[in-house]
Amino acid sequence: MKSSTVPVEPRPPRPAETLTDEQLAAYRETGYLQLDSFVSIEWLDELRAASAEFVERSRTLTASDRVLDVEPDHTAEAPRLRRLVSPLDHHETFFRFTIEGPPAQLAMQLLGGPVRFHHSKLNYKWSDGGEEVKWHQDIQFWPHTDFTPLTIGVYLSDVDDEMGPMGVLPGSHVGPLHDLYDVDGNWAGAMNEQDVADIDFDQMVWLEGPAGSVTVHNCCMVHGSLPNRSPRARPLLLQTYSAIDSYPVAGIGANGVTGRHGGRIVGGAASQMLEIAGRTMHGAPDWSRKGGPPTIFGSQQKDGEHKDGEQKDG
Ligand SMILES: O=C(O)CCC(=O)C(=O)O
Repeated sequence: MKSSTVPVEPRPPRPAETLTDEQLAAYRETGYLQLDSFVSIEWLDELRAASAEFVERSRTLTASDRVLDVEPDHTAEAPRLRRLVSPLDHHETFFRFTIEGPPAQLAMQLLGGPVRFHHSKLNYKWSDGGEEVKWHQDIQFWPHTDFTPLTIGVYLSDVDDEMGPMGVLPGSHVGPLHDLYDVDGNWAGAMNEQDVADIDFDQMVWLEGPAGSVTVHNCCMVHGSLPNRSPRARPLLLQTYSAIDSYPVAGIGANGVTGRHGGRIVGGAASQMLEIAGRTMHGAPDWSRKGGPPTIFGSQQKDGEHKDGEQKDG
């Protein structure tokens, strides 16, 4: 057998490194973390290969669809992607990375146990003018019953200051929650001019780093990024998790449209305990996926559990 035909054993990805107590404390205090070269080259190879498949797929598009958001001047010959929506719904590599890989492990460390996945996206910020992300906080887009949600980003390429790295304002996660509607009352998804004028940009931290570097920001962090002025794309894979006992509030923003795996528990099982306005309760099981008793009668009579007079209590 020629050596070129010998199957190559895949290299197992390295487990994510453990955060130190100092790093955990820094996240709590400042609302963000930056971890240089945190993701292994093995994972990066897989993620880049998966991403390249979507760049190829985008060549058949003349406008954005539900999976790929492309810039207006996108063409088959010169693709210009803005975003891959919910990558883990469309590729096994992204699923494994987000649900089992380094970001999931990191989220569990930061949140102190099993976590609830919310959503993910791959922001491409294409070369030579890839668009800015205006200053905003995330929590208004998808309010939860607490402020534990955090987003973990992974740069798939080296990112320098020309490329529109993400900027975060340390400490702003415990500051005011800004109104992201415009003066006419329309949803803008961005802070208004007055609030932006009040930002002390000298305090802004620009999260640059080599490929595989990780960013973490709390859901209340003021953040954004400038246009990409370089000839290189800036792919940033972002995934959001909350504490297991934090729940998205239905009926507001992106909650309910976060993809097939939104609400999935990572690393444990949900107790259905939750706290709202300082009061704790043990909520009913989640019937949204598997279905459940259709009525209170079904629950109380234990339909499907006790048949032929087996029921002994209640
Ligand atoms: O891609 C970026 O630079 C920031 C992304 C972000 O804040 C968002 O998509 O909500």
